[in-house]
Amino acid sequence: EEEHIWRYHKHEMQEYQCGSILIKRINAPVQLVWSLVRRFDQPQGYKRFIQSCTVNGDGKVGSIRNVNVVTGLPATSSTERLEILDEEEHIFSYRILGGDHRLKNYWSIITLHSEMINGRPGTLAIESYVVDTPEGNSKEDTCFFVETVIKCNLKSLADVSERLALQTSVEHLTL
Ligand code: A8S
Repeated sequence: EEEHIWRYHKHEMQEYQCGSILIKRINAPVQLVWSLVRRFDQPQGYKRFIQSCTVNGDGKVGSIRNVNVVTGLPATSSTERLEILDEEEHIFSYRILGGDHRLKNYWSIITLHSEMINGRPGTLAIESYVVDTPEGNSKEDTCFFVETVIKCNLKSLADVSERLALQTSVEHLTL
């Protein structure tokens, strides 16, 4: 765990920025979790705050997506660029270019690591981010907001993955 963080989640953080790292254990194989995380064109596959998404580009690094957020949040849309898509190491990173919200220069990275959980193949998901502290907000409030969003995302990533893993194992059952 600490080694993964040290390797992939070292951010250069400036005085006016804030950031942190969140970790989630998922009871599903890393390939299955990765199949959801890697879809830059379909974040709404597991992120519940995203209503729709359109991509300009081929879905490779450098592609730009425009996401619309569900109602009830202090935001409506966001423009984001795919920075890293490493299919071998399971590293996914995107950066926010703009949009109607307060997260300027948001940069995030999520890495997946296979791990045995209770004797079964599981996944350790580690997500970290850095963002400019918006004018008039404290670092604490900004981190709290972003961490709330990421915790929800990791929770639903786990829920969706675990449901899919269960479906697959049921299909393999011969009764
Ligand atoms: C992510 C992480 C975050 C997304 C934030 C922090 C966002 O989609 C939401 C509300 C906002 O105010 C900003 O990887 C923005 O999803 C839910 C629109 C960017």
